[in-house]
Amino acid sequence: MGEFEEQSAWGFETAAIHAGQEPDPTTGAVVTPISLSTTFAQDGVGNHKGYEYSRSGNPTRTAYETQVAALEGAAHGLAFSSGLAAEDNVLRLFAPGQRVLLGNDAYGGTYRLISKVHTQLPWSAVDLLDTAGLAASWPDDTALVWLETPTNPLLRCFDIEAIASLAHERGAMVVVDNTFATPFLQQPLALGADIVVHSATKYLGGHSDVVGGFLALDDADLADRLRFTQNAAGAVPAPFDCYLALRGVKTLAVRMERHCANARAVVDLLIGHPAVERVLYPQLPDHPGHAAAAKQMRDFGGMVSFTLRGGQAAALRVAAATELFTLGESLGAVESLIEHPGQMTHASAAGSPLEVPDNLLRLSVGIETAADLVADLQQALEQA
Ligand code: P1T
Repeated sequence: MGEFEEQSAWGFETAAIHAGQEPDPTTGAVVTPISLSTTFAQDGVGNHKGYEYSRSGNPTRTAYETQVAALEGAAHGLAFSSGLAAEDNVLRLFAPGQRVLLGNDAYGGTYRLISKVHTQLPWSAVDLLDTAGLAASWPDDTALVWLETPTNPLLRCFDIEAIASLAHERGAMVVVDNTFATPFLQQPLALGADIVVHSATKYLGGHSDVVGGFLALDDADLADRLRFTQNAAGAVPAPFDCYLALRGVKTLAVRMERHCANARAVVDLLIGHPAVERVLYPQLPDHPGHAAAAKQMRDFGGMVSFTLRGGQAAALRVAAATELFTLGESLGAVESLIEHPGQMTHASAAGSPLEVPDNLLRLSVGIETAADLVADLQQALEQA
């Protein structure tokens, strides 16, 4: 067991509000202070209170790292300046020639980081829905399986337990990007994943006002190696960013409940709408990976994607016609967003095995009044 043994006895909501967040011992302040100091006084060389220099460690960051690690049921948590910075730190663990198997639907920036930045690592796009096919075609040089579940933007869901057991049998590590589910809906480490990755910019922060990344894991040696790179490469979040993320996470559970409920209201409208070709939402019985989602998730999330019968032109018209759903990249915050993945978040995957359909729209369903969101989509779909 890791250092959060005590917190693991708490329920999720309690841990979100109390893990790492004891009242300040000197002042009694209930809210975690934003520690702006870049350096920390030492009584003698090497004799300090646990902090030396703010890149290596910062009290506000410690509180936030402790909080999110507790929610993921992890022994170790590491915060970064962006989701991609967190991912970059993981990829630096591997030696040239070690292969990455990437699920064939993922955030365009993750694909770009693996294929265009870490060019020393060979990679293949694989269909993680077909674990038998994966076992049969497994490349011998595989060192890492990287998956999102639900994926961005097609919301496919993969059986983390089955994939982790196959990967471990073949000597590979498993990284799960838990950005879309959040630890409230799904805890990948308990299902066998080695490392959980987050874009904290999304549901963890929850208010579209901070860019951040996070890694959660149990293995102490691996955590030491990642902490080394976190400090040595230096992609750490500012104390104010840590404060914003920590503040956001306190309300994660109640926000996620409303995101899921509102997503269901939106799905009910889209299903059967004459302009809509297909609705992608993990709760739907015919959705790719529905069974895995039903098994490993508490609920099905706040992201909904759909394709339009009228092709790309119809998709672009609908994206331009919503009023409450703001047209913009990103996701996971209180306000609803709509975007066209093909030309926006996944433009870097064009021409690759991760290319997305051009008649696809992605919704990040916020926590506004459900009826208002449904009415907005209804009027926008008249333009399809
Ligand atoms: O943007 P950043 O905090 O660096 O996180 C990258 C990232 C990682 N993983 C997933 C699943 C993501 O969705 C993202 C970022 N995604 C968007 C900006 C988007 O609109 O899809």
